[in-house]
Amino acid sequence: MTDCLFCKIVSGDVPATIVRESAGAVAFRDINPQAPTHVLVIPRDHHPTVGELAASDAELLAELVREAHGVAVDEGVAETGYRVVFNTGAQAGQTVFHVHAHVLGGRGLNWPPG
Ligand code: IU
Repeated sequence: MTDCLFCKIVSGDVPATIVRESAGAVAFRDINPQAPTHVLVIPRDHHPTVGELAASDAELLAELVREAHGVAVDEGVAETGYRVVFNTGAQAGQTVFHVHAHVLGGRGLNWPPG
């Protein structure tokens, strides 16, 4: 999609600090990190939400989760603990409607979330 910020990160038209790439996914550092590790994992193809992606391409969703775990390993937080979050819909705080997994770690994370 031409007006999608994350599509422009995938195409290289908008800069981002990319930390990991796979055939179907790109992982880059969040510009407003909420934890020492805060990386977003997105599909190269445009899908608006995790629900739509699950329905249309379950293997690509599995790739996102594999890559999220790979980020946690690369960042050294896989053993201590990390969180993978798909904010879905406005009330849940989704602001960018190109599905993305937040990978958060490197500090204690509260539950329930805010
Ligand atoms: P959300 O779940 O849709 O709220 O997450 C969007 C995230 O995208 C949020 O954490 C932003 O800080 C992040 N982000 C970014 O990393 N780079 C950008 O250019 C923009 C948002 I706009």
